[in-house]
Amino acid sequence: MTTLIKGGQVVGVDGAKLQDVFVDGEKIAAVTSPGLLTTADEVIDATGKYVLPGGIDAHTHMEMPFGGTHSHDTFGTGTTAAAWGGTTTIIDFAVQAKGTSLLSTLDKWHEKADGNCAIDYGFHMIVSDVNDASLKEMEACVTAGVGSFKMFMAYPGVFYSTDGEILRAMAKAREIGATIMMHAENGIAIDQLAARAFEEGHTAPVQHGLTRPPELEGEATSRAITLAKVTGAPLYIVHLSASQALAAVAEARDGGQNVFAETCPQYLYLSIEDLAKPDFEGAKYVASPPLRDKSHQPDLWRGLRTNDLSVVSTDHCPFCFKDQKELGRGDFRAIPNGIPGVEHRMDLLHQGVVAGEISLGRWVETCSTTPAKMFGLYPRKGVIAAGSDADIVLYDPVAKQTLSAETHHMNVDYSAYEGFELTGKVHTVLSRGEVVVSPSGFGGSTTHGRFLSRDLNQYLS
Ligand code: DUC
Ligand code: ZN
Ligand code: ZN
Ligand code: ZN
Repeated sequence: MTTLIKGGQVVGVDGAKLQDVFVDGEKIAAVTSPGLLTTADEVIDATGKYVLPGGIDAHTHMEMPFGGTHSHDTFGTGTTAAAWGGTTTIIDFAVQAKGTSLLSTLDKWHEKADGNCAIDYGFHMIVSDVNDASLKEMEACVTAGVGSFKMFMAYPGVFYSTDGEILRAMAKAREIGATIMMHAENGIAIDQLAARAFEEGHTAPVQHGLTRPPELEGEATSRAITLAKVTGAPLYIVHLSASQALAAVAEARDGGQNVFAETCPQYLYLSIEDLAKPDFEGAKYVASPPLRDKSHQPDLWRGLRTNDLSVVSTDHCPFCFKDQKELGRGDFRAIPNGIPGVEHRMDLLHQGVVAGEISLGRWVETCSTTPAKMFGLYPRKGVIAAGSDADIVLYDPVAKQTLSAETHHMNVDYSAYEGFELTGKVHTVLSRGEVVVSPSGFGGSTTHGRFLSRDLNQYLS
């Protein structure tokens, strides 16, 4: 089966160019000057559209256990919603529970995902139990295509690791070429602040933000960077939300350290004002790190321009307002942490292009090309080039849409972006040569997606 995508503007890290794309089976066979090729089994007219490499969301949580419940998207519903939004690869987090092994955890995540995804997927591993066995198993994870390990400086008693444990895991990562991903918030201090607020009778969702001040993200980020420097391990700061943390990352990068960071659309567009909405409505916006004061947002956009923030991922972690966020009514500490977003990352970052915050090239780079390189998928993913997987998005840059829970495809009963009016919309999506989304709807299947065994970080110097 061959497909010719003609008349569109192919977008890469250097911007847009009028080019045609010829797909043979699952791969891109050629990228040519316009009009050079004329026939194929199927011809798709991309006139007026951008032709993008499929989005790569390097941070999602499908069916993730959290505080006695689990995130509401299955791998099936979540990857289908991702496809609707122009994302053709996710990297989800397998979560080691204390007292269990990394490899059994990986098996568990394969059981959930294999045969149940609409698009291709990989895994990171969350290490929450640092011991000799876990450290040894990190090597086997790398061999199994999982070369990135998330750790937590937050959530004492649950996922939290001490500085000593982090140091041990980083030393191992350095030895095997793996990247440590860090949730950088000072959880010990945060738990004190949260306990005091609760004891004083402050129970509303906004307390989640007030008791996790940005200084404690800045402090933890600096500490993680220092531990990485001491061990020589590559470090990737996940879901960076605060100016203080960004300053620490920028300084480390200026000093030549292998430190990278991602931010998420919620930190670019939402704020603590959303968390402060009355009648428990703020619970919809509880995630960690919390939504910040709007004054952080210009810094984050600048970070995206300067590449101190090199990736945009969603941290998609959907909990329903009605039966899940509800668990924390009367105690903000029990609100499940997470915001749904896997469907709208490409659209929301396109608004940054429309507003002149980032270039077209940076849009594609932060949402596809860099995550591919950062997590060992390039050039199989992340670029429109001969030999790459035919993961291709036709994007209509002038179509209008309004985001709403009524029309989204994520399996969650609210939208954090309800009523947002956007310019630009996904038109057609191909995953490995198959049209999975088109103007006539979803044409894919949740058995199509394949596990991606990943190489190591391709940026390490
Ligand atoms: N961190 C994440 O990355 N996702 C959900 C919750 C959290 O704290
Ligand atoms: Zn986290
Ligand atoms: Zn996350
Ligand atoms: Zn439910």
